[in-house]
Amino acid sequence: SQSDLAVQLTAPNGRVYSQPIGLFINNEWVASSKGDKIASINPTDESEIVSVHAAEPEDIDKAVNAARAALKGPWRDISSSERGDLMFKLSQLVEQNKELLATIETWDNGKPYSVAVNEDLAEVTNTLKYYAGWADKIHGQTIETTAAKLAYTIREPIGVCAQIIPWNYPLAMAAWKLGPALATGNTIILKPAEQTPLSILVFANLIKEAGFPPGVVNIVNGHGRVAGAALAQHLGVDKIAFTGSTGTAREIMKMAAVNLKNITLETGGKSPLLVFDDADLEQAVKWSHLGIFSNMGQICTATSRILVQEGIYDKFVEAFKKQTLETSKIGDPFSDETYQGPQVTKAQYERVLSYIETGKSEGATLAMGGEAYKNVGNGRGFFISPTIFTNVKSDMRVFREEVFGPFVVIASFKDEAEAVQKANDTTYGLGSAVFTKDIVKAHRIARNIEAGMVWINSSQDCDYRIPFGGVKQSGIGRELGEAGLDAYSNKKAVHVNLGNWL
Ligand code: TXE
Repeated sequence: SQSDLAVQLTAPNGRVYSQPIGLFINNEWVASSKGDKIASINPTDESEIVSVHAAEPEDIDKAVNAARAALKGPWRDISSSERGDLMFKLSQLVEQNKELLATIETWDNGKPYSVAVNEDLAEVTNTLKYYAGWADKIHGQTIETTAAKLAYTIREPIGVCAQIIPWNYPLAMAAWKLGPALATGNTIILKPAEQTPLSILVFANLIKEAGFPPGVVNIVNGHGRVAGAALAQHLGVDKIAFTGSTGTAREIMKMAAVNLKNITLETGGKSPLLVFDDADLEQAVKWSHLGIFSNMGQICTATSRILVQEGIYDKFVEAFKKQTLETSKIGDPFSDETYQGPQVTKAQYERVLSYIETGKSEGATLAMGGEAYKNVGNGRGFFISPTIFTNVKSDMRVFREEVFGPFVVIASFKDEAEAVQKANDTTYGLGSAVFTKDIVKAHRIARNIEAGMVWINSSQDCDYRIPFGGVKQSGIGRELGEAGLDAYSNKKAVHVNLGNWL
């Protein structure tokens, strides 16, 4: 019954609320066909929060059928401004519920509450509002050819879109994907990461409350290899959008080949941050710190490889260590003092610890951290001391592989040519940053660096109006901004014969 599909919970900050635990299909909560569940773990103390239903392939079939019916039904003929109104209403409901949603995000994911409420939730409302504004401004074109012909284009939704998202920014990643897909008239099956589904399930209730017709947005929790793979292989799915690891992206691309699905992929990175000897050193240090240690280092664009010009290398390393000691306060994510909470899961925690061993055995210098941090609460939880390796060489694994934690490597370069060569010596191409006061050099490097995004004298700038995405093995396609609309619409060409009679 419906009452089995929600549980009354009390969050660590005392908030009492009703947590849905079912699958959200056709605006209804349903149980998974086999009744299998996945436990959501609080990464701060390793306690179980609640167990959530996990979709099986037959549940995915139901969700796809619902999305297909909505696409052909009420959603097809709704006016574009009405679509925008629903999205705007949804953004307002998120704004009204932001403390609750941020509470759940912090509980399930471990990110500091102040960040969740002020940054993640602002990102969700801004993204939905921005794309609500686009909904009635998506136009085709008329294109001149000859006097005997008229041609025009119609922008059409791609159709039924599956969206598979990760656990580092659960609600924000959902908004990045839902915004452009809804604005362009698609229907959706969104699969949260099985590690962090809780906030998105509460958000699902707001979708219904905003007035979206049944089947337009379906939200199904489940294991990647089961529910995710079923979506990627499904013949009833027209598009797959994914954010996660490069390895899983490769698997998804193969599965999506079954019906040549349209794909958008945002994957991993090992983004470089270059500091030249003419940079404002204090600024370079502060941004470098934020660029790797915010969100516990769990950011796809984290500037995890710092490259510093030889003349200022030692000075930079000293200042960077000092900044880290002073800023990276580890603690309970519900405390206002906390800068760094736990890693999201035991698997991620162990992954980071194992890269610490790799760095040591490869001969890099451990300049700070390098161990689990056990001084929070009950001594359990997935906390790791901010870790800095120096004297890192380009052929070391810790220079080349994404760690996805509070783990940074610092290497040196002689001149601009070597800086660019080292920056580009990677299979990835997501973010990149350069610190210099020489504006000509900064823009020259911006052109020469192989990355989807370049920050000049900052790191991690991100805005819903600006395209986001990678080159090389960091992904395919762009999200956010006007570019995000292209990822969710096709252009149909209509040719009209005005008198060229056969
Ligand atoms: O990612 P996965 P994981 C990187 C980061 C991290 C590593 C492993 O380096 O340490 O990936 O994390 C779903 N078919 N990033 O294992 O597997 C899964 O259920 C279909 C970078 O958690 O990529 C989840 O919803 N779907 C990153 C999503 O894919 C599948 C963010 C991401 O999981 C699937 C996260 C399958 N076979 C991790 N297997 C970023 N770019 O920000 C899994 N999934």
